[in-house]
Amino acid sequence: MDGRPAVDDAALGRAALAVLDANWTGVSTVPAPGIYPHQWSLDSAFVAIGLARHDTARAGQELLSLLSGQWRTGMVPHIVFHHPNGYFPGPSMWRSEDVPEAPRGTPTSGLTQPPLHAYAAWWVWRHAADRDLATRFVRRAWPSLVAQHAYLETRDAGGAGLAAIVHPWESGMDDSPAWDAPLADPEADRRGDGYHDRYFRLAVRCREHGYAASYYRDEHPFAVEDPLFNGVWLLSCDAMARLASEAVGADPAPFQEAAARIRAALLDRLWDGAFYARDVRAGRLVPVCTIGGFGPLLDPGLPRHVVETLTALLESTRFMGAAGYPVPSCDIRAPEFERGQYWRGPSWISTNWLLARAAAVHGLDRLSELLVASTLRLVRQGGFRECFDPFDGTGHGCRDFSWSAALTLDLLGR
Ligand code: 9WN
Repeated sequence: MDGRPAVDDAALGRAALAVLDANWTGVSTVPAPGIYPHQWSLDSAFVAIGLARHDTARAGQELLSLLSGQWRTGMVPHIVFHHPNGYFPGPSMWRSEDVPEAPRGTPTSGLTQPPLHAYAAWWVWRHAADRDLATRFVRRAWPSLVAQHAYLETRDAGGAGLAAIVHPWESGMDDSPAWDAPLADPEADRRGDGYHDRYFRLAVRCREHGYAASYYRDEHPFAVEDPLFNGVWLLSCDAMARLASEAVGADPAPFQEAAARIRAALLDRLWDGAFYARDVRAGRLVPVCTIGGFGPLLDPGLPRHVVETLTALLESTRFMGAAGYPVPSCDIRAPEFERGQYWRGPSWISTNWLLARAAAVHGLDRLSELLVASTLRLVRQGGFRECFDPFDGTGHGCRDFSWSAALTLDLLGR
């Protein structure tokens, strides 16, 4: 697979760009036609990363368009609805227009997603052919990114320096088994609620309490410190520090200090031989290893022995070692593993890309190359699907999925 001729790469790159062009609305990129017809936060960050080497202006616009939905609290919503229809739960469920801090005229969801945006902005700046254009974009985005990072501090439900997610949708890994225990609810069991009933009720609770940080901190039943969400936050703090000194002319120190605080808290709160999600309400770690547990590997300052333990786990038969098409989203040996169920087994291009970056950051070039090669093999064989069977590479979920195309483009251009 490494030795494929360049002509194959060129065709794959053209196909990826064609998907992104087809999913571009003129304002932003939808994650996939039909099924996800609005702008999703995490997806837009990946799209900007993929466009960084190809189209500085559009990469910047993708992020600015998302930031147009930012709330006055600094929260960057996980969905921005540029039109009213086509997805449930839509604007009539979130009712953002009833919240004084939400923007007028642009309905949004009331939740957030992993804060990859500062890192995406830095990636655009770093790879831009037109440095002046990229610098102008970064300066425009800067106040919103600063506000987003300040908002995340208000999400510290555990009081130890990590941001807690208040809904599985905030993780970007919706159905991960890491949320099973924190979602457990005898009342819902009695009613026979499935996952999605629980998700819906939990979102309604957020709405009924005005999406207020004080409610999340003190009362909301679902508060989880997720290693991927916080690993991404740390990565973006590093990116903010770089943008501050390289592009904006601001003081990088507050962001360097924030990164150090998150690193210490990740090790103190979530590390127990591997990284686990912490159920803040139950006061314990959720004992299942998922792809999210590799999030802290994105941190260039992670202690060496932790990097070694994590990469040994990643390369073991619990993750990459036994999967022909890695990296599975859940430990293959865990009882919760299901090869075809969203985030409970399949391999995803997004998490593969993050892991390839993480390996490169730690100088693990062989591992990084392996991840890149197996990711390109997935899309060459299965197309730009949403996710893939980790054993035979069969594509699952939607076709022409934007982040699969965008990150392929980035991998081809590296
Ligand atoms: C809910 C759009 C999003 C991704 C998430 C993925 C999935 C939505 C859903 O699709 O979530 O936000 O309907 O399941 O889990 O990572 O951002 O692609």
